[in-house]
Amino acid sequence: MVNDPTRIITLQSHILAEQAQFPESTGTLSWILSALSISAKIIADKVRRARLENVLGPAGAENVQGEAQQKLDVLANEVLLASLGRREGVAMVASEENEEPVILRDEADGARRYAVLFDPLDGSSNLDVCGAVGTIFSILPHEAGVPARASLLQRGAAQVAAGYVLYGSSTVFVLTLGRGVDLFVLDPSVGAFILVERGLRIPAGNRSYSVNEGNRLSFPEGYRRYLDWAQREGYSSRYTGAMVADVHRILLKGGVFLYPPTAKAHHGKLRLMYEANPIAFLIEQAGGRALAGPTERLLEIAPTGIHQRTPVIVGAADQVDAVVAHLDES
Ligand code: P6P
Repeated sequence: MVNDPTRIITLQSHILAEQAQFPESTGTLSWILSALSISAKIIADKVRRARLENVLGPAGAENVQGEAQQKLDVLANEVLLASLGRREGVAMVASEENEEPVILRDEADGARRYAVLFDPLDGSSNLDVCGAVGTIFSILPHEAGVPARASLLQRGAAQVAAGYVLYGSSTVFVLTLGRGVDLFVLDPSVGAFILVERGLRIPAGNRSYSVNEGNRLSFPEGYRRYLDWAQREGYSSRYTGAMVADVHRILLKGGVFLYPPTAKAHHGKLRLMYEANPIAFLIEQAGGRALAGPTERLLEIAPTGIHQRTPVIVGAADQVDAVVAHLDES
């Protein structure tokens, strides 16, 4: 289908076709998704030219997480803030790179507006070694007059859209609007994201896990029991250091991604609002499971802070179940 130019569906046309299914919709969400698409193309260009333009390496500052900001972290953040800031439908944004959310507009004018949360460049420590990096975004509804904090700190189940951009061997845009997961690939010769797969479903039966085993000794016992079992069962291990790349492999091939509590990150390392929740929405929409622990669904966690962290167990339902089977309830 993609090779037949008369049958090309772009991300833009897909978004408008989805909007057309809801006559009452105003197009506000479509405009926000368009801003994310443009941002992704700009960031992709900067990532691929980074070494040539000498924008690799640390920016010389730390972000709110206490992590050394890469120059491209700052640049990607600025691109997203600028493009989303120009969209009338964006009430506020929250970013991994900003300690406080940015309130853009909140007139009680009856207009439908949204809160957009994002990790502008996830896995950016991979940049210097030409590894995969990604952008993750989450879109929550905002009601005029509702305090910004209340709008931002909604459960993941309230998301109206979520997705990621993976800057890998190609640039892919993966999106859910709550009606399945669709995959687009950037065609640089056309300058558009082209639909290549609709309704992604995570395959069962892939006996592989994705975890940083360097932290193994400080994992809670149940996770170590799971790893011992998986290795006895002949599982393979894949881990890139960028959640978006590991999750993309799992969406397409199956398996499970874990970031358990560790000695350095007692509540897990990944951020609930702009990493775990959007990924969880995608994973569940593709038929998988997304947990923070043996009985805790990520999308049901009541947030208390924009930058709060959480343990993560996401992937194919059969592979998440295999992890849970080894975690004691304590
Ligand atoms: P570690 C990147 O910094 C990130 O937030 C995720 O993308 C990735 O899965 C994880 O942290 C890697 O963390 O501790 O294994 O380097």
